[in-house]
Amino acid sequence: MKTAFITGITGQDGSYLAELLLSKGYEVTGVTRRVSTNTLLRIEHILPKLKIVEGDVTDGFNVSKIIDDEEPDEIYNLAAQSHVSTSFKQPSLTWDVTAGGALNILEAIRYSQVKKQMKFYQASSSEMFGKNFQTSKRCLVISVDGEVIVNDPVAENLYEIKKYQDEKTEFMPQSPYAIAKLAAHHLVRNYRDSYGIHGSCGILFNHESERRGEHFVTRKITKWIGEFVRWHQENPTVFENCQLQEYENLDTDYIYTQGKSGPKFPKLRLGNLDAKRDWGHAEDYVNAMWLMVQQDIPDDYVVATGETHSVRDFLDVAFARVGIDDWSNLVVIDPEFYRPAEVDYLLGVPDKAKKELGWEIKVDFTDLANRMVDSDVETQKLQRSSLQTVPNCCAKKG
Ligand code: NDP
Ligand code: GDR
Repeated sequence: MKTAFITGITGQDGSYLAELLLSKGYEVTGVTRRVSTNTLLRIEHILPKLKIVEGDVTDGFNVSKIIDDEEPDEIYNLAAQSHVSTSFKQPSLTWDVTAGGALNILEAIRYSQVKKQMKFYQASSSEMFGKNFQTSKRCLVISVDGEVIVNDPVAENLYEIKKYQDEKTEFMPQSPYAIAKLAAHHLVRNYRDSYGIHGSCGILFNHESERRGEHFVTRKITKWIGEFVRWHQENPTVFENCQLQEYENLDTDYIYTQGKSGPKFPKLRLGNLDAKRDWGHAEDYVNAMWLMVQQDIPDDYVVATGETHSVRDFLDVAFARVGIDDWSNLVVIDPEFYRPAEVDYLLGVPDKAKKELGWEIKVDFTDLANRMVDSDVETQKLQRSSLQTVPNCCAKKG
């Protein structure tokens, strides 16, 4: 039986990866931090099948001991301070966990691999590309037999210009998080070259799910929609159906039902709606992680859908799922959610992963948004009976 060790098992990806490896017959060990709250919610349903050890990737001795004791066949390093916005507020912590943590694991592998060869996966990120992209130009006017019949470089409107990132795109990170990820990325390459470590980096573009952390933009939106739908259902005499014009906008922060003295609901507060991301579903992406580790020769791969959408597009699809076509009066732009430096555009070309790993996506952008909205609406419905809730969608973090 193969054995795997996962750091970050309590996170979104860790939970899906653990499920995948268990389904393939692996013995799975995960590291969890000792904290005062319950971080096991995402893996509660599989806990009896897992081995959980207490640890923290910033503690090199602890990491070495775990790896030395467990001697796993495969190690997946998913642990990180993964929130880009938080990395501007806590750069040093982000560096210690995200870069230092990876180094601690690589060092532990370096010394343990004299006893046993272990394969290593590092969770690299499309954020490492930051501001950078490449362009390709494709002629839109082609004859029936595939021949390009217009070849006038001045006639720009006859060409499709595509901006994209792939394994050859230069990195230009825009946040302390991305810089820490890039350091870890280069460390894996360096340990591969220097010590023959079987280490692969997945340069994964954004991937979300019903289990996505509540402060990432997609989940923040779908959770708000779930809470809003519930509030709407609790005021059935006021609203017969979800028509936007029936809401009163008496100030910029709340949606009212019957003037300022009546029920009110906090609007959804967001930052930059024009940022574009290549969004896929986490379940598809953990499969790519596993496929990389199974290769004879370690390498780095871009994992993405090949499509890009703005935050605004996500809002359109997510609100449409609950019958709202115009969300403009429900959302407030709050400068607090702008970042000191932004990544404006990400679109990954996963040709290498498709060709060499045989990897494909199963969930597209619309399915992803619909699944997330449905899940949050359902969760709120289940909680409705026991609710005395103040919606927490306006928490000043995100
Ligand atoms: P999450 O934020 O959901 O999970 C992060 C995990 O790291 C949690 O389990 C967390 O534990 C753990 N962790 C944080 N600090 C430490 C520490 N000091 N020691 C041990 N564990 C720690 O992230 P995702 O699941 O979304 O992402 C997984 C990885 O992939 C991350 O490294 C992320 O940066 C990277 N990535 C994610 C992408 C995405 O779109 N989701 C895209 C590209 C890369 P706890 O529960 O205790 O907080
Ligand atoms: P990102 O994801 O930074 O791409 O990192 P996030 O969902 O946080 O932001 C995506 C884009 O949405 C804009 N945005 C907001 N973001 C948040 N969180 N909250 C808001 O209110 C808001 N309003 C607009 C952001 O400015 C940004 O442009 C994710 C993480 O999972 C990383 O760990 C991972 O490496 C990358 O994806 C790939």
